[in-house]
Amino acid sequence: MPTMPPNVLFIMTDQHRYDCLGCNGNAVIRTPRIDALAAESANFSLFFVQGPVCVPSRQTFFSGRYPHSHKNRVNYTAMNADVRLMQRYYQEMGYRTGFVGKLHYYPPTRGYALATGFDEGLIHDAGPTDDHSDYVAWLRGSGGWPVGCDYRRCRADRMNPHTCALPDELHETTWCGAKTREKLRVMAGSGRPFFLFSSYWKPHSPFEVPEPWASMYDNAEVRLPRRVTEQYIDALPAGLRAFATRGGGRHWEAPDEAILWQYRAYYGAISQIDREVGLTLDTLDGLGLRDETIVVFCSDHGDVMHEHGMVDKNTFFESSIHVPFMVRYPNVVRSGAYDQLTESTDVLSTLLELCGGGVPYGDEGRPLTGLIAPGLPGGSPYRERDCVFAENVIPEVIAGMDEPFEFARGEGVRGIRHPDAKMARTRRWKYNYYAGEEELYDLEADPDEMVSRADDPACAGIKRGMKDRLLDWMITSDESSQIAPRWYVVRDARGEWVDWERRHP
Ligand SMILES: [Ca+2]
Repeated sequence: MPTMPPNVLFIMTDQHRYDCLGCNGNAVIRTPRIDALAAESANFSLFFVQGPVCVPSRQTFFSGRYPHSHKNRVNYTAMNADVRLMQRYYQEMGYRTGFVGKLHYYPPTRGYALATGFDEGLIHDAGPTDDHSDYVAWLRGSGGWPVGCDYRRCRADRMNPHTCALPDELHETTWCGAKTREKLRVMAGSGRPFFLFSSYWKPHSPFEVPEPWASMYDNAEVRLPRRVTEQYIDALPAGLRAFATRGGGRHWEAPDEAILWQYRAYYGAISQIDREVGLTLDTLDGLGLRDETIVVFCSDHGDVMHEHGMVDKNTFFESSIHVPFMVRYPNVVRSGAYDQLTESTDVLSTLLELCGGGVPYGDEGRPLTGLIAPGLPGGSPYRERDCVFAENVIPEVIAGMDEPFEFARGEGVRGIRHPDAKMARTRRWKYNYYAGEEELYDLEADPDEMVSRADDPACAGIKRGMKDRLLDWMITSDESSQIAPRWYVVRDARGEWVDWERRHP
């Protein structure tokens, strides 16, 4: 065992579904470097995020708390300043903490990011936050791209209609990889353990991808998702129906050719990330830090990619909530395939324990330490889950990105109470609760989740059991933060009466 705590290199992609890696069974996509990483890692095949959209999911990864507990439930609203994030724990453990790429905090500034516990970082959240993007500033200063020109612009003269007009060397994925490696070299030389969050904006839509990645899958055989009808869309719960038809879209009628090219561009974007991850792992090796560094690879949520006649995420379908998750820590974490049901709430406590820290008070996950590193001193015994949970708030989607997202108490957004959507998923069953509406899917008989059994009398007992699981979860998941700080008040070092949870050293 190393004497200094291990470093952490936490790599996250955005909107990257589980089945789009070679190591996770996709025979078309080429991801040799991530596949090799997976072979050296504990690679989880049933890992689920707790919110199928950026901010709720990312804050769950980083706080160990469910979205209804950390309360960062909507994109583009102010961060809940009460929530402590992973970087803060590492900073307090004496780590040098840094980030490169997408955080999706609001306000989306580097200054705010530093206030959450990062010592340094380069931000690239994109979209409406371009003015704060270190990548965009770098691109403007590179001389290789006209100022004010859309860096997501495509070239129409190529076979792949999603071919990015930017060359590979100026692309945001390349930038994120290169800046990660720069940070890695600087942080490795500081004589302290480091925590570095390397966060790729891709393969998130829009699907523009630079050459040579745009041409990589030109002739690849890609399986088309199953077609659905308007009747199928009409029978969905109101929130899902609003999502499927937002902005007047009829995505279930998209031509095969358009769907196939989106898949090819999505695959190309992932292969481009694979190169950057490989180069970054090479840098780690070159610095002699392979054995002293925990490497995590995961994504914040998936992409339905035209399944169920929909695009993007925001749903409880597997393609939205099932993501890659792997952890490499040579000689400590046992590599191999793990098929336990696991959640992103489990990540914070697992990483802290692997680094010699404890499980934070108020953490709602279950550390995986006892599973992947049995016998590690200070590691919690593993308690296997038989159910995972997720929840969803998507007012901006229901409102068609038409601000403000008016919320009426008891009525939701524009009459849709999607804010209350919850999911419970066991190995076999998935139960989704919307206010007044339900779905129940038999994942064994119907892995594509096409036929809800919620109204099937033969499934009434199953449905009741799944509903009970949701109720138990809602009652117990945040019991520690509801109860203990209220009855356990202490004097801190400054003599002030404070909640135990908020005490100062
Ligand atoms: Ca995201």
